[in-house]
Amino acid sequence: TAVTIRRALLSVSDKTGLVDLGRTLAARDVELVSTGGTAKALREAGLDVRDVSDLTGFPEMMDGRVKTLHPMVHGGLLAVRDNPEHAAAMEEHAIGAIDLVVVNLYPFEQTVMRGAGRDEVIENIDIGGPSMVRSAAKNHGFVTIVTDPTDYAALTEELNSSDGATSLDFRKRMAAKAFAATAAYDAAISQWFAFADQGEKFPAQVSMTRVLSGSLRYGENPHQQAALYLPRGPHTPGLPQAEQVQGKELSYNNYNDANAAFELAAEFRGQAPAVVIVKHANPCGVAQRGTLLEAWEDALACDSVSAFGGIVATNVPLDGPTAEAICQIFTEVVVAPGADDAAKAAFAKKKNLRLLLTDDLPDPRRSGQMMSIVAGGILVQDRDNGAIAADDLKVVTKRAPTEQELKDCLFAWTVARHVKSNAIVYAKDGATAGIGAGQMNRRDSSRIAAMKAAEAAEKYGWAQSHTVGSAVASDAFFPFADGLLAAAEAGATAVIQPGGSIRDEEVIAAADEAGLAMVFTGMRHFRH
Ligand code: 93A
Repeated sequence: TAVTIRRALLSVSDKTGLVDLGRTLAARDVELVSTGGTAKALREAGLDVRDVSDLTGFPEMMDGRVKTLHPMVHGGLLAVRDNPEHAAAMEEHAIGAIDLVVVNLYPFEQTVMRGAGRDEVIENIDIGGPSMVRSAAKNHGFVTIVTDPTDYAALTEELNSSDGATSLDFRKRMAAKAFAATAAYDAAISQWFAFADQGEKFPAQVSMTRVLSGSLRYGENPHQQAALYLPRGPHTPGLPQAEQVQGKELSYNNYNDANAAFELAAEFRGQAPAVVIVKHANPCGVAQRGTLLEAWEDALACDSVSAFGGIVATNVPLDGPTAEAICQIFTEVVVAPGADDAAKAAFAKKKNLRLLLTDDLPDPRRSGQMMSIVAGGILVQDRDNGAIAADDLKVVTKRAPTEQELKDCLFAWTVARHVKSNAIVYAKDGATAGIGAGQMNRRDSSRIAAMKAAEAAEKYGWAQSHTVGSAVASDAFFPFADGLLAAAEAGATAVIQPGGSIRDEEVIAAADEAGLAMVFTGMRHFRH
């Protein structure tokens, strides 16, 4: 099953590693046949190359659309060498066998991605390339196909180890890769036609083909298998791209929780130091302060019970004192844009703690899509990247919020969009005072948040709960006055919520009666 390579056809758009490979082949007396640009690159390196036009007896024509689409090429690729009829046909038409095909295709996806016009996109649909790839891969019993420059080294090794031949096993592996490449290529083209070209943004298929590191240890629970996939195409800075400085491998839940913390920390990108603590994908304390250490202390104080075993994210690089303080409690993961030497040294004492450095934080307002699975289907939606500015707020109560209340409202609102619905967040002076998450009614979230705040006050010996004089944010409108009244009872003086309930009037009247200042955002941030 070993096939000695005597003639190779090289036709590549990505010319990475081409010359080295050409030299390797030439050194083994392999005849090189190439298309225009590829032949030129090989010749410039001093290699002997035969033009494919010489082989076909036709010039490359029609802007290169027809170069290799010819029986002299495809006959040489597809002939079953030990089939007498095929051999006779080769003989009759003077078709020479081609033993090796090295092809990579016109950069279709890259052309789309850089926003090229329609004509240029169409011109970058490779026809001859995939045809050769498929011919060679089909006939892998005799022909070797290589479609990825990162496989040139393996090819060289294969030739070196078997005196210029390839094994069936190698050819099979490469053929499988080749069909995967043409399948992905055609999928990209079909998606572009069906959607991008129609001005639609949702793709025909959700193609997540790159597995980062095989599988994760397990899923949400030990009896569930799990894996991490990366989307094809350019990457946004995120956890899979982060440098893991230390600690155990990230688990499925770690990824999920760390991502929640990281996305909320990104809201404070370029601002004063902020710390986010997350448990079970919900923030349980967020604070923004003059120093990171103060931010940590006040984020922790919000719900120090829940913070145990939590995930911590920061918006600025970690320093030694903050790292030392974080190490005082059991922490699963710490995510930060960076860490100084003192911080790294502090964490090094906690062997299991996973420290992830992301270098950068993503733009929280970037566009993109989210997926979730339902029985029998996949739901796809835009990321919730909607945002409101202070100017968009509509004061609906008799009393307008003070400047400080407005600041607290916006801080609470920023956190609330990262809390599972029904979300109620009390905030005061740049720190959360109480967070109520994931309840089936808003009043319960409101009460739970206030209860947590009261517990914190008791634990830390504060004169009063931090909800007193706070602003409260609700991720969706209050359908009844009860949730709002629960917040007033806890001492909140300002409210931020989307508005839009049929009972808005009743809710506004209750707010006025309680002396609250309330603003409507006109935008909802459900999160499930
Ligand atoms: O325009 S094509 O679809 N028609 C062809 O006959 C053909 N043959 C090879 N594109 C064709 N190719 C592609 O040309 C290859 O897949 C490769 O990507 C590229 C190499 O061209 P050059 O050697 O001129 O740089």
